Amino acid sequence: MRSPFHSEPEAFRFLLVLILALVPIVLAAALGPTWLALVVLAVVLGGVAARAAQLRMRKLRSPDLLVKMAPPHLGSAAERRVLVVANDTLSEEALLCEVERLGLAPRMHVLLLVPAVITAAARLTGAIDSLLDQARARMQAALDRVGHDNVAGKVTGEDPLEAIEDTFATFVPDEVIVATRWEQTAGGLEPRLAGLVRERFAVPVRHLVFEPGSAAHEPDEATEARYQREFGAAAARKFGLRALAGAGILAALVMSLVALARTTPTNTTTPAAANQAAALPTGAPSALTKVIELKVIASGKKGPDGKLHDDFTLTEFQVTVGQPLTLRIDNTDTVPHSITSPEAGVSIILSPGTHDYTLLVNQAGKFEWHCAFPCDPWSMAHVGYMRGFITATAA
Ligand SMILES: [Cu+2]
Repeated sequence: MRSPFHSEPEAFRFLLVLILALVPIVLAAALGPTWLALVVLAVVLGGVAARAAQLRMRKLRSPDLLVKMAPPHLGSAAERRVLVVANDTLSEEALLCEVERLGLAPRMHVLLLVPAVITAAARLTGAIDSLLDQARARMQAALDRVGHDNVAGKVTGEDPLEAIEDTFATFVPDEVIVATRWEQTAGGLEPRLAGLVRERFAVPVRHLVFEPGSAAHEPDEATEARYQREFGAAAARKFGLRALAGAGILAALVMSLVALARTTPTNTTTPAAANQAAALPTGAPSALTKVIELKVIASGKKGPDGKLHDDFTLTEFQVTVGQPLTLRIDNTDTVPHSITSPEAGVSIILSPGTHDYTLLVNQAGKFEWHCAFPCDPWSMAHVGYMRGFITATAA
């Protein structure tokens, strides 16, 4: 496993970004509702993913390297080490002749590196072994055909460029030959591989192009540049499409999570039947912001008779004519009570539990109200218990 970071400062930067990204998520989770935390999480993840995708696209278009590797020469000055990278082109006689010719030179070491190009589909279907076997068979046939002791072979399932990089650490070549076809075939090497190796290593790199039955060709600089561009752009396009699909799936997932979090019921609900909001004139939001809180308690208050009676903790209401007043009433009883005043045009039924109700009076005056639900007969007859007054003053 390769470290995803090129350097220590890079790893440190990543850690810093991670912490900075976590702060708003934690804050939103601690202070806001669940859906807000999810939205912040989605925004942060989206930002990070977009940046990662951008960097990846740039790298695919033109893989740049921080340092060009210049391996030291190994062995005596007369010794030469050549790395030949090939796979499907190993069946070409012209390539085998080239390897044979190299092998004849004195003090020459040739390593035949055969990357089995493993596609995502092969990984999924577990066809990796058969691809490696094919590469091994090709390599063995080539070694048998060349028949020199100083020509060795190696098969790899790694990404070709990474395999070459690893080989540089062990074989330390003085020269690299990359053998491809003019166009990439299924399981074949990308023609742009030679250009990538040239960019990465400070050793002579020869790109030999083989087509069935013909001699080796070396593409000119313009052709190499075209390979780089075309394959880079194609890879970036493919990755872009995949990233877009991934982002779509992620967005759908987050949106459904947010919807789920928002529809989770809270314990304060407004029963539609009891709420008179539908009958309210619109355009008085400022008056609505004032909330009066009170409770309805069964056997909550001692009467002059020494017994406990049902009561409203507040029985006097002051309102402005035509302006709705919000009452947040906690009916702690198990049965409904009401604020009923036919003269004031008020009929509010209070279900058990805490709910918001709207008190609206459209004429000035002092109106008596009472609880219309048969509960405590004494309370229903006495102001300050289940009876009281609504005073409406003109605006
Ligand atoms: Cu009552």
